[in-house]
Amino acid sequence: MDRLIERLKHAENVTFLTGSGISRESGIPTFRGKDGLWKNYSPEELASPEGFMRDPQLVWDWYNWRRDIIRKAEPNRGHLTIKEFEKNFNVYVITQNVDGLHEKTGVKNLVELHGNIFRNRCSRCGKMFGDIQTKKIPTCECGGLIRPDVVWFGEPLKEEDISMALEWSKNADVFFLVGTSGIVYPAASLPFFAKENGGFVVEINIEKTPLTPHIDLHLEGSASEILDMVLKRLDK
Ligand code: BJW
Ligand code: ZN
Repeated sequence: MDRLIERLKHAENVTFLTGSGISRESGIPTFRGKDGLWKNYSPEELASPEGFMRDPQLVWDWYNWRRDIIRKAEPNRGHLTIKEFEKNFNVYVITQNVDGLHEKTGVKNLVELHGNIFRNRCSRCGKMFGDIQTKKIPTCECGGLIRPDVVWFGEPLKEEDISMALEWSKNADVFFLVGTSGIVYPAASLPFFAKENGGFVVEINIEKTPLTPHIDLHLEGSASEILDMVLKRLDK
């Protein structure tokens, strides 16, 4: 912890890569572990083009279930503390979450790597739509099925998002990995770019992850608790 505070005292650019663990305390389930299953389907089966082709209505039902939870959710102390870091640093937030909770805090520099659950698009012609609240999966005027505008397994991330995320990772004096299992790529490769470019990489998680052996510091605990503690130590 002392090493981190020392690094932060001399830091200008601080980058956060967040995952579903940061939104857990807003009441949103994570993907893996005991939270991860929905009606006995794994996220890999639902968040994929193959899953959607197999049973589009099932996938739409899953997203409806999640949208209902997310609509009621508010940013928690973890999201808000990241926003507070802007008082002392240039803050860059790269999130894998599609819940829009970082955006709600008004953070200046934000990339939503895996899209946003409240945007939709036609799976055939690509036409964009806003939030749609129907039980039955909607269709576009071209006849194509409408799907959430999120990134599924096997799909490429948006070029401009990944290049921005790369730039922010390379520029980071301190890089925080918060509440992510670190198993989904290319997001999980970003801390390596930070480290190669001299950044100090800190992981905040309630448990160890496959990335833990490769980083500078692992702080075990909930995102909100640890981020708050770090900010308080800095203010002293
Ligand atoms: C707390 C906490 C608290 C809990 N406080 N912490 C290289 C190697 C191997 C495979 C690949 C590779 N490169 C690409 C792949 C394939 C694949 C991949 O990574 N597979 C792996 C599973 C092996 N990647 C892709 O397919 C990506 N696309 C791609 O690479 O395209 C290439 C391409 C190029 C050109 C043409 C075509 C293709 C796309 C990946 C998309 C991932 N999508 C999802 C769904 C998004 C939409 C939606 O939300 O529905 O993204 S899957 C899901 O996983 C979601 C998440 O963003 C992502 C990461 O999950 P996350 O956030 O880490 O959650 P959990 O549950 O895993 O972890 C929660 C963590 O929080 C845990 O560690 C807890 O301990 C912790 N925690 N409470 C702190 N209070
Ligand atoms: Zn269409």
